[in-house]
Parts: sequence; structure tokens; C-alpha cells
Amino acid sequence: MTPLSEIADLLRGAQRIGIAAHIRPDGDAVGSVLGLALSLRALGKTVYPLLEDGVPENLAFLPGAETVLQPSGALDLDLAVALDTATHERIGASCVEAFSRAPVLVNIDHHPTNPRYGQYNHVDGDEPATGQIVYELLTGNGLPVDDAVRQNLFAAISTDTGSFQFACTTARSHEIAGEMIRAGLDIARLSQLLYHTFPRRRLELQRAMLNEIAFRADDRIASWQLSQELQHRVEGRPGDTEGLIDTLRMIDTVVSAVVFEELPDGKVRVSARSKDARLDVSAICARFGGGGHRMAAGARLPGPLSAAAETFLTALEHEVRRLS
Ligand SMILES: [Mn+2]
Repeated sequence: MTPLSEIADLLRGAQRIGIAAHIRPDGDAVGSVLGLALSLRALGKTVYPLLEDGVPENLAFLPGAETVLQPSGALDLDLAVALDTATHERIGASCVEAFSRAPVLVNIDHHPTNPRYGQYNHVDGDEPATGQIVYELLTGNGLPVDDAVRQNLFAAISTDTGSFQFACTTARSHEIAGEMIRAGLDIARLSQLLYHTFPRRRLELQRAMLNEIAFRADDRIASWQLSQELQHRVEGRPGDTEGLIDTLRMIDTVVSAVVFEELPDGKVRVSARSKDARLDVSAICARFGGGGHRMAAGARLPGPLSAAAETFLTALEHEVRRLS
């Protein structure tokens, strides 16, 4: 594993730097890209923050969000950095193309299944968020950190740890939050924007979900199928479904929650959660070409929606029934 000090040297030695994260970016992806980009910009670098799908509306308040580019064509770069992305292709086809002429690719991630696709790789599955690795990279090596950087990295760490509640949360996560508060970060405002501010259409989705939850394996599995039809009806946008699965997770009998989302191309995006350390949902997702973390993972299955759900739930139910 490439030490962060060596990655800091690579960043200092480069002038034109591209930074990308995974498609359908979440808080960790957006916050990590923007946190690193703003720091390097303060260092005088020419920085290209890239997200194939842009910044979802629910995260558009983050400082620097307006600078994110959806690339077209290869960029002239000294260094490319992939953040929070478990496989190289998951930065998206246009970002792969943007990076295609970069002489060096640095891969910083916390997905244990990451195959180390960069020339330099810092992949640490014990870190709860890529944003936490980026924070250590910046603060441990004298790279600029200001309030805008802190906002982004707090958003990254906070969202990937489920507001410091998931098992992946480390003492260091809390220490970092403490350091940020001491530096003047307004975490109440950020938390309000991250967790308690939704457009009406998001609540419409939640209402539909509550009406349609499907249970199986003696209520130990709760799932929901989100159709394109419903997405169109509520005029859903990327990011609206973020966190909906947590409502399924909170049911007392549930050990695994799953949301199936029909995509515009007819494929079905599966998001799975485990509440039992013995149940590894990333292993089940891996059978369908996906991956992720033990307690939170995803995959894409061919449609139609109900067939994909049945296929996945059959495999999941088999594993859930083996628990007891
Ligand atoms: Mn992450």
C-alpha cells in the first residue's frame, strides 16, 4: 500500500490533476473529490474535479460543487486520482476516457474488494470513508485545509458512517469531527442539510415505499422495488433514493434490507444492507458482478425489475435462513 506521504509528494510534483469518483456519486464520493480538489487548488494546482453523473441535487450545497465537470474527451493531465471507486470502470466511461492519457493513476479507496488498479494504490478497508483517508492525506502532509475542505470531508465521513452510527465508524472518525468542530466547522448546519432537508418528491417516494414493502424469510428480509414508472410520476432525480433503505433497515426483525431500482436502460440496481455481521451482503452481490462492503453492497442485474428482485432475494433468503 502506497503511504499517504508518497501520494502527497506525487500531488505536489504534478501541476494538472484530474480527480474522479464513482458513478451515481454519494456523499463520500462527492465530498472526497471536492475536499481534495479545493485543497490542491489552494496549492496552486490546475484541478479537474470529475463526476460522470455530476453532483446530485441533495449535495449541490457543498462548496465547490459548481466546479465539477462531466468530462468529454481525454484531458491533458500529469496525474489522475480515482477516489472511493472499487473498480476502474466505475468512474464511468467518460472519466475513463478523460484519464486515458494521464501518465500516472493514483487509486485511493476503502472498498476491500478494490483490485488495486492504479500505479499507486492506497486501499484501506478498515477506513470507514474515503473522505477520512483524504483528511489524513491532507492534514498529515501539510496540504491546505480550510473550512470549504472541512465541509466536504465532514459530509464524506458523516454520510459513509451513517452519522457516526455504523459499525465501520472508528474512534478516529469522531476525533476528526472533533478537530473540525474545534476549527470552527458548523456541523449543525451541515447535518441539517445532509439529513433533514428533502424535496417533496423524496417524501412521495418514501410514502410509496412504506405502502409497498415486501417481507420474506419470516420478516428478516425487507425489500422494495422502485420502478421507472414511479420515478417518472414523482419526477425523481439522482440522489432522491439515497438513504431510503435505512427505513427498511430499522425494522426490528430485519437482518437484511434491499432496494431494487429500475434504471432507464432497463437494468436493475440492487442496494443491499446487512444488520448481522455473519451475513456478508457483498459476497452475495459479488455473485451478480457487484461488490462493496460486508454490511452495505450493491450490484446490477438484468431486468425486468420483478425477475431481478426474485433472483436476488432467492439467493439472499438462502443465506439468511442459514443464520439460524
Ligand atoms: Mn465510500
